[in-house]
Amino acid sequence: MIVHEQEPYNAEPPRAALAEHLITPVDVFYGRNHGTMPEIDPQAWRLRIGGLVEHALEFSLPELQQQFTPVEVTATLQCAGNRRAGLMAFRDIPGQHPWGAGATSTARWRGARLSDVLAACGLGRQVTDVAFDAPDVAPEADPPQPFGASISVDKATAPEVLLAWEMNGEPLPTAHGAPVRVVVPGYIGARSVKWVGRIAAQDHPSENFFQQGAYRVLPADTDTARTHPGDGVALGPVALNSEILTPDDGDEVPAGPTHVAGYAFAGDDRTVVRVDVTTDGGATWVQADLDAQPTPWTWRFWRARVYVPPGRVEITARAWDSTAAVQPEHPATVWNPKGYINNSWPSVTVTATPTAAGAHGSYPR
Ligand SMILES: Nc1nc2c(c(=O)[nH]1)N[C@H]1C(S)=C(S)[C@@H](COP(=O)(O)O)O[C@H]1N2
Ligand SMILES: [Mo]
Repeated sequence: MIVHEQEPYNAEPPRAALAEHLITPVDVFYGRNHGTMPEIDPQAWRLRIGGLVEHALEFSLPELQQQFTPVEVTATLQCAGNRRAGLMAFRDIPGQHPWGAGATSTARWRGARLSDVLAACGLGRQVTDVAFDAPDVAPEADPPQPFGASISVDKATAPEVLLAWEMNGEPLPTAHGAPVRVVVPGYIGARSVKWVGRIAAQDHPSENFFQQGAYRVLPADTDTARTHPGDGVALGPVALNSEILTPDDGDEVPAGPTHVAGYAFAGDDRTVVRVDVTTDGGATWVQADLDAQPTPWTWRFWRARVYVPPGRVEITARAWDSTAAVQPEHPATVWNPKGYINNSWPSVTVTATPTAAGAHGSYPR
């Protein structure tokens, strides 16, 4: 793992490890933490649900597991800071980790549908948002406070949103939120609250720092010394994005035909419909083959065979989604003070070494 910070633990897998599996093994699944991981006694843990509900309810883990039909959803989590390094290369972002291509991973999550649990409590008619609170205290929050988030009631009652206690067929590990985490497929990772202890039905979004003061996109010219809670655009559904996983940046490859592969992902109700790759700065593009998507909530792996001339070559990709949106070309378009949602065209630079075939003057396409 590439460790950005040991405490709190923040780490991402290298490109090669991510490329190996459509469903990411737990030991290479990225980890994103804002505070020290809490140690929760599963026996003592309770999930409390309250706010604008007919009956406030409380569940132990066995109660949650017995009273609701468990479902499995394969879903990609993607941190809003994924690919921030690309923004920082354009203009620095002090105080934030330079995440590469790997602040995203995919798992099979199993648990109760949040909608079933909310229905058991009886949602009030005024409810617009559902808020989640965890016990881990984040020193970076202003003021320091436990992690929290909220999502709209429409998303909270959608069938894909889970209170998960299993990941890839095993009990959820502590690092990923044991005993129970929220999984909000198609939304930025920050809404999938780990170690969830309390859920509140509300007529307003969460007041938590990570809903009101972070995970919001501010315009590039914002005076960050003068921002207020609620400024900027709150992040929810994941924007269309992609990365190149093979070859890795800096790899040496034989000149000639080269296999390029990566992931592409579009959140919520959008799907990736096309990926293109260029090795000549965008003059010509090769359309990639798209792998099947196990569920609408996962990334798509793609692969292409491109021609790489000898020398240093930049390989660039771009993805398209089902609304015909294409990724923006340059980080300058999307740069923002906190460095969220870098969905500009990904590229890697490789050195292509001449081969015997090429020594005779031409490289096979
Ligand atoms: N309680 C709690 N939940 C949290 C976080 C956190 O710091 N504390 N980080 C969030 C962020 S920003 C992301 S991207 C995902 C990361 O989940 P993972 O560590 O299982 O990959 O968890 C989210 N849930
Ligand atoms: Mo995140």
